[in-house]
Amino acid sequence: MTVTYRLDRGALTSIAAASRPAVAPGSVRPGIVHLGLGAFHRAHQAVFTESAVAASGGDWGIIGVAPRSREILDRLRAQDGLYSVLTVGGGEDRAKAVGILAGFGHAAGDPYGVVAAIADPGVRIVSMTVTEKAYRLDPAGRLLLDDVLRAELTGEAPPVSVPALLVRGLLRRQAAGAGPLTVLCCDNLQGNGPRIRGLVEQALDVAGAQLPDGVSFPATMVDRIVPATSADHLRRTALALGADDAAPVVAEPFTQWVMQDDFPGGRPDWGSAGAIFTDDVTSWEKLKLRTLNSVHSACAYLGALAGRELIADSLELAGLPALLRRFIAEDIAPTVRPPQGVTVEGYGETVLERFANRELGHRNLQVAMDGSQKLPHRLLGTIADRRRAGAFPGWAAFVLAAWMRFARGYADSGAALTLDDPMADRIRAALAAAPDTPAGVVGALLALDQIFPPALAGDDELKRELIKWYGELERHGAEATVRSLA
Ligand code: CS2
Repeated sequence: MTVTYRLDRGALTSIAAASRPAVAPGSVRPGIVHLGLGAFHRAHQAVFTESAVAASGGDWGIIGVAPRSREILDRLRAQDGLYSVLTVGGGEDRAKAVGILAGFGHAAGDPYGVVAAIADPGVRIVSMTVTEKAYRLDPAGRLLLDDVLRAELTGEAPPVSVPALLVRGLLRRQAAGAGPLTVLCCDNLQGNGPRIRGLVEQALDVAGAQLPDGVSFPATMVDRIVPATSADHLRRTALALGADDAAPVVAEPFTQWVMQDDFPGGRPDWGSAGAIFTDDVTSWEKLKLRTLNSVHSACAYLGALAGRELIADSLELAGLPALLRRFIAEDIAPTVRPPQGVTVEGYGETVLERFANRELGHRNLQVAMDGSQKLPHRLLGTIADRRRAGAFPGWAAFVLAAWMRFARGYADSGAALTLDDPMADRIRAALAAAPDTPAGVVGALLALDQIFPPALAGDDELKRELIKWYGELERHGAEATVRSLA
């Protein structure tokens, strides 16, 4: 007879020792509030934190806050906060349960509960993985204020958004004398620490307040490929774990965390878990955003246009790896000063190997979403830097043209590609008002000033190249265009 356990505290004695969490669930008092309980946090910072506590102790349990949907909270609560990380690729599947979640919050349902958690003196770090769009910043770092956000910031409406949760939490903390706090942004934003400090200062200003003393905003670079969990991953987790888990996350073996060591209220011993502390986070961050993330986007847009489902499938398009290597060497490398001992080209090779991990089942459409928010951080800086240096980044322009072609909303086969982007309505409206020609589409999109800075929007040579590549992609399709460039 086979007995199927459901992952919860009671099941832990029945699963293999290697799959048990490194800390007993519920045994670590909370010290971190984390906004954004998605798969990435659970496969990255939560895992680092659990190993750090297992190695060196400390009250660093994590209160996981779900911004909108409460589905994940219900699943995790039913499992005593436990979930597992399924590591795939490079051999056998490995499942390991994680027990570091010490409580839950729900921003949409109980925002004041989240504010109270941030103001708790036991909490010394508020970390975040909420994706680019949740910060409501334009590419220049200005807060995009509307009436709803203004009301949230001034206290007239419940603080549901990320800027409002931070502002109300910080002010309540200050009033309670709860001690120093670190705000740790773990999203793929260029200069994430200073950018979030700028956001909090602007948002506090709207609330008529100033940044309290003892709050730090270290810069970080986070890296692990963590796709959406599929039905196949659920099945494989059950097999590898020996128990059913309704909330597993799937990840590649690689994981990396680089950050500035600026934690006035203390921090877990993340170094014992492999995190790197340095004052030069910028080099790592720029290397990762401009190489890994922009190459990811290139695979996603070109692959989606060519009708390929997975990132790993895109890499099998004839000529694409060669094209990406030239993009890295000729356009990206001259704009990045990599950390000591690393070359941009060498780093690029490891990225291409990681992307080829088919077991991840990472869908092109997942990486393709939110292009308006992602491209300024991962691609437009490369183009702007090369233009300033008097050079023309042809490969980067080709990738940008692929996003523009993707934004038209259909694949090369004519099948619909629904634009999943917070600016989707504005993008569609701009396209509807312009002639449906390469020049019309490129002109309409370049004019979106929440995406393109004036220097790029007014760059005639760039515009000409984009029109040329857009036309090629439209006429021949992504697959044939890539093949012809190789
Ligand atoms: C990806 C990232 O979805 C995306 O835009 O490029 O989520 C990527 O997988 C991570 O940054 C890897 O660390």
